[in-house]
Amino acid sequence: MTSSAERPNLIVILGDQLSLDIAALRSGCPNRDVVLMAEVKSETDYVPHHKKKIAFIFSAMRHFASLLRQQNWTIDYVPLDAVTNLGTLTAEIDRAAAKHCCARIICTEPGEWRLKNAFEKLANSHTLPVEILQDKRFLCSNEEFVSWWQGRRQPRMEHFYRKMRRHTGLLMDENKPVGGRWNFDSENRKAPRAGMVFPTPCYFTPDQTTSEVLTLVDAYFPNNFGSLEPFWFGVTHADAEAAFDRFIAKALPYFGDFQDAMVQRSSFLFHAVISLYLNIGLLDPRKVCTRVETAYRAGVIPLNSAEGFIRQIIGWREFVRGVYWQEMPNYLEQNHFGNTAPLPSFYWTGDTDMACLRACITQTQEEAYAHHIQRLMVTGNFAMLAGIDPKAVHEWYLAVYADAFEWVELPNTLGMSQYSDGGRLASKPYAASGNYINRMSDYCKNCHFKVQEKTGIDACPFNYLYWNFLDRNRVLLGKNPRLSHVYGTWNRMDTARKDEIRRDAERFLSTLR
Ligand code: FAD
Ligand code: DLZ
Repeated sequence: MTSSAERPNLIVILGDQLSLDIAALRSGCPNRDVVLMAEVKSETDYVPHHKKKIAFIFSAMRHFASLLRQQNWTIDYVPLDAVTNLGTLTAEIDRAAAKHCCARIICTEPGEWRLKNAFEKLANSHTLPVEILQDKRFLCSNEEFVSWWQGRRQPRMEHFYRKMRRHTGLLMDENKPVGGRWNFDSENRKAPRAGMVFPTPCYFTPDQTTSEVLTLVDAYFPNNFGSLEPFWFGVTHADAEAAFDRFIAKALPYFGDFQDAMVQRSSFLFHAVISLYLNIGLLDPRKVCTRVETAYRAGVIPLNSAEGFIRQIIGWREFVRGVYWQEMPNYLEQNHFGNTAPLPSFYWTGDTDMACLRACITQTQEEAYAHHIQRLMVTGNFAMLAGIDPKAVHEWYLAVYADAFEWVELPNTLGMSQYSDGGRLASKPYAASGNYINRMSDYCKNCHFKVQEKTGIDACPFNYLYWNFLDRNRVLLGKNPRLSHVYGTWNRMDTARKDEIRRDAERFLSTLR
């Protein structure tokens, strides 16, 4: 009988774990162990993912498998259309472990509670030892986050961010923040100028592997949301690095100033379009921050751009991950406002007269991308004002964006955009009327509705839905000091005006039902 020291280990690599230094790979040995990668229905079907998202993940998985083969790893790769495909990761792990006579199974913790739970069950029931290793690709471990979070009455991102600046030393001069301030957010709210030219992200032409994946996705997911082509995402580490280089050269200098702007003629403005690469392991969060700091110190980009970018990565990205693992699985059930309305069908078609929603949803269909303010202040804001069930909203975001994995999507959606956690993540709901959208975008210019009108059949629905939302949720929000000013304005409105708002909101919401 072969001793377990001679038998291979089974190293499991998931579709969002495509990093050469992922813990499971680092613990293995190329000439001894077998790497399992599997395209399975259980992962493609837990929400109806955008076609581009599935193609992106499959193509990146196949390219990563080739890279590992070049590095002498033995790969057991299961394509979706293999007749023997068992359909779930755990079934494929069982099969591969038996086939290769493995000594133990080694995974890196998955980024979703659902799958982590399934892996833990596997570990408890399997005849072989199963190791689930920490995902070290993040700058703050779950343990560090929990010890920071616990004991704080109101843990806020800004405090966490300062801790992370000190911890990483990024943009620090000794113990002080570079430029004398931690946060330059107030300089990130400029409206775009007419005629402004926006760079495009790096567009990549599909190679043979990607073309095969596109044919597969087209055949297997014909009714999923979104356009499969043109498909231009990068699918290798080299592609992702090239995309990031382009961002630093072309967009980052202006990133800070126009971070919150929205325009119809550009889906990307000066955004990085790298979340999809970071989230599956094609880019490393530490390295991108170091490169941005270097560009700032070399005088290539202004401080508000460098600080704004680094805050998103070491602040928001790490913070929402910490909240996710701290609060799951209960977080998924949070519904502070008790919202129950179904998601309007136009979220899947873009077929609405509201120009802002139409633009953001159509762009999402085409690109599997929308930037933060489009997600937060247009589609998210509308869903919250309209009283949509937050779980339905969450499932939509998880499905339609190429960068959507539950650890990052859920806190952003449920916490930040829907305030369904009652303020664990945000200090007040991100609710806004049409005025905000008009100030930050050019959507309102060609809209069927009139943003200046507050009530009536032609008025922008965001206007009366905003006040109706505050009115409807007064018991839950009325004592929030950050809302005292707006409730003061509502209180001063005469009764006839308030009734008009309530009537318009009811009329409009009934058309959604
Ligand atoms: P940029 O605007 O150029 O920012 C640079 C990077 O900072 C991003 O690539 C991203 O890694 C990070 N970042 C910025 N904001 C956040 C944030 N709030 N949380 C975490 N990281 C952030 N981001 C995801 O990666 N996956 C999601 O599924 C996701 N769902 C979201 C859902 C809602 C309702 C909202 C409001 C935001 C969501 N975000 C999500 C955050 C943010 O919208 C995206 O990270 C960003 O739009 C990605 O585009 P970009 O790479 O051009 O980012
Ligand atoms: C999102 C996704 C999809 C669509 N397909 C696969 C797959 O076939 N195989 C796989 O290993 N991973 C896939 N993924 C990513 C997983 O869903 C992801 O690893 C978990 O959601 C944890 O973040």
